[in-house]
Amino acid sequence: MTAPSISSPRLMARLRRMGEIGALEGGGVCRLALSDADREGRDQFVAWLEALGLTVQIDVIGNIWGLRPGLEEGPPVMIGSHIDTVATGGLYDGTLGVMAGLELVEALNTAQIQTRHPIAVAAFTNEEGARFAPDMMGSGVHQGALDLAEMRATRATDGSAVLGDELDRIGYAGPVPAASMTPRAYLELHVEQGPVLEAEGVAIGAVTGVQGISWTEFTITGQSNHAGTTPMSMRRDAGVVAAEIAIAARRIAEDAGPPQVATVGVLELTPGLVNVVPAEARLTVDLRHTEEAQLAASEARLMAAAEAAAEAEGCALTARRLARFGPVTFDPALVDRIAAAAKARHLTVRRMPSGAGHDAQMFAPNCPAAMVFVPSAGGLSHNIHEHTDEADLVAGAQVLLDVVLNLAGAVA
Ligand code: HGY
Ligand code: MN
Ligand code: MN
Repeated sequence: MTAPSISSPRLMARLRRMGEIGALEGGGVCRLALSDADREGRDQFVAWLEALGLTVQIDVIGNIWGLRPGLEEGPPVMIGSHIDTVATGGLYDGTLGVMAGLELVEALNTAQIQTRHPIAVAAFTNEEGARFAPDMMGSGVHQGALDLAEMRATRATDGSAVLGDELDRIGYAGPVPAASMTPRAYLELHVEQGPVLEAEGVAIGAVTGVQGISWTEFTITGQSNHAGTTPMSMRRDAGVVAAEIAIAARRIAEDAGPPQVATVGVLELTPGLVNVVPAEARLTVDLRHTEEAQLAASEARLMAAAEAAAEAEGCALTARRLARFGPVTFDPALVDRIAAAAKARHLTVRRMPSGAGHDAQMFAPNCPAAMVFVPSAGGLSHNIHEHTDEADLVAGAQVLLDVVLNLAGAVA
């Protein structure tokens, strides 16, 4: 039996091809969930799965996976991630994990290696949650953590579309029921999207878990009025309330200290004119922490600050929860296997939590799940300049292959 090895040219060629789909002027990609670009990426993924001889399955929320049979029947060892991106996406967030899964299968096919257990390579719908919240939506439905009907009824955060309509429009509402398959194990290769591995000069992250995530949308309603004639005492300025909520979010992160983070990603004023006191403001706040109690405390402090600011300005406030996931711990034995596989390849490795959400966290309650990280240049992600060196991409894919072979049982 010849040892299978990751082909860098094949892996890079697929990553380059995906970089052409939804390509942005000046680099990066935009493949927002269920957009035409997402459909094009899905079509390409299905074509690759079929070319590798895998049986393609598509479930009711559009998750796609290809099955490579094992000598035995039963649940597969699943490798997955996502090919949808944020609007200013890089070439590797999510896409690396799916392309590495394809490359892993091609390496096994080339070496004519069969495995005891089946292997599945998956791309999950709407991991980003940027167009339709929450994030990790497809994997959440796949693993029974999110309700299909509720997700299909989700309206885009800009109000422009309904998820179910878009899923039907791109033709990816499949036949496989939700929550109908739990893998034997789940593994995901992903760029770190943070600065740690690069700063420490470490090649591989053996990811121990994912921090808790809380997304809230605030809508503040005041009164539009003339910027010049309206005395300050008579204003009900929705914009000022939004600004105070944004500052409160930053103060919460500063007072709590690391790993607490807080982000205002969306901030819209209506009518948004230079000489009109804003009648309405809409903003989103993303809070994250590794500890549930601290995350809950930060959420409570944010809500209190928002209510106080709105009341002081005579504005109405509504809050809508867009996403809420508690912290997740990955399977310690699987994390150990990742660390051991990296060391066996003489790669430096460190254990670390994930600051970003990932599809793997939806599998963790139901089967052994864990992740492999590779360094992000400058810690950049959700940015068109996202980059990871080829040698790091290949090293991560090789570690993934070694762990999957170990789990699936290589047979000559
Ligand atoms: O928001 C996240 O952490 C992920 O990129 N969906
Ligand atoms: Mn991702
Ligand atoms: Mn992302």
